Amino acid sequence: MEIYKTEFGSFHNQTIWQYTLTNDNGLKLKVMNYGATLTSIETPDKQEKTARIVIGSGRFNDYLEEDAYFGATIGRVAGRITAGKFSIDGTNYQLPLNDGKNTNHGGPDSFERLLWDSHPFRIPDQVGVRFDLFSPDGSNGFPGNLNVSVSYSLNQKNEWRLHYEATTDKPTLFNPTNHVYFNLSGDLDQKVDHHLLTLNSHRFGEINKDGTPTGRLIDVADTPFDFTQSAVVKRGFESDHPQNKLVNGYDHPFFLDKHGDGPDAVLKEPVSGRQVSMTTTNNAVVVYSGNGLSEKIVMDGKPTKPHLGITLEAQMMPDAIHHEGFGNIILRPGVKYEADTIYQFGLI
Ligand code: G6D
Repeated sequence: MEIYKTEFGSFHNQTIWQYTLTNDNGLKLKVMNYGATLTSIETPDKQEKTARIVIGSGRFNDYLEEDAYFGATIGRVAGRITAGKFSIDGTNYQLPLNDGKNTNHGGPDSFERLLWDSHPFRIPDQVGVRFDLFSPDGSNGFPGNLNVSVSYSLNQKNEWRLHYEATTDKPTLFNPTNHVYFNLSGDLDQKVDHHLLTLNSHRFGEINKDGTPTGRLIDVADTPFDFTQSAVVKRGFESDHPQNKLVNGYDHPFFLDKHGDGPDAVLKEPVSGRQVSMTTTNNAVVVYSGNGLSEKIVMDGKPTKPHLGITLEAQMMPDAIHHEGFGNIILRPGVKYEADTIYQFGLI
């Protein structure tokens, strides 16, 4: 297990640090203090050829120019908040609208655009970095002085573990995630069409044209959203299901069944033989198939394109503050928020 730190760039005259974490099985994970953002994961394929399996860049400035949240820590609230409005204990709040008539991913210049304090650590069989951020009361319209930390770690079981903690001095909303885009082929000329996805979920959240949840949970049976058995993601790109056609693929939350002790999600790529299993303490995973990527977004000198990557954004259901049964995302003083998401890499 190794961890080392290198200069990755400069932002507002401050150094951007990138940490490289490696284990003894050929896995390499890179993460930077700008946005507590994952910049790379490399794993071996079935021929033991190692390649990057996420959309990322070795050029810091690419992250200043893109707005696709590649590998970023998202917060205070992942996903859309309808009309940017919510109320807590009878007090109404209005957030800045950065996505049409709604607020998305915590609002403009949120966690993903901020410099986090970084603290590398090494414990038996694990190396990692804890990123800390102070989000002041009123930041992007959210109440409460919020102290957040997100710890990235890599271990010898080929697990990338994310641990989130937060405390607040006023009731606020908190629902973070990581916006990693996987492409397990290791070839960023290839789309994810033939990736196979399994989700431990019998219901997905219907969305409106603007991407906000309608509040209705739809049974996946007999739809292109049924991933209860492994299925190719391409079917959502060719489907005439209105929810697929709305977004040209997937951009949907899946309510996790949370029964049995298997992973909540498994993504496989048959040619390379790579797979990643995801387990989370959250009640949902948002699957976004990179529908909005285009050649205008260039990462590491390569233009992106629709369906070049697929996210598994573990989080509480989006817009939960407005929908009964979606889960509680109110964080109150005296309570420590904790959540964990584990991505374990291996071969099929
Ligand atoms: C689009 O609707 C999608 C979001 O789900 C995604 O997170 C973002 O692009 C990167 O807004």
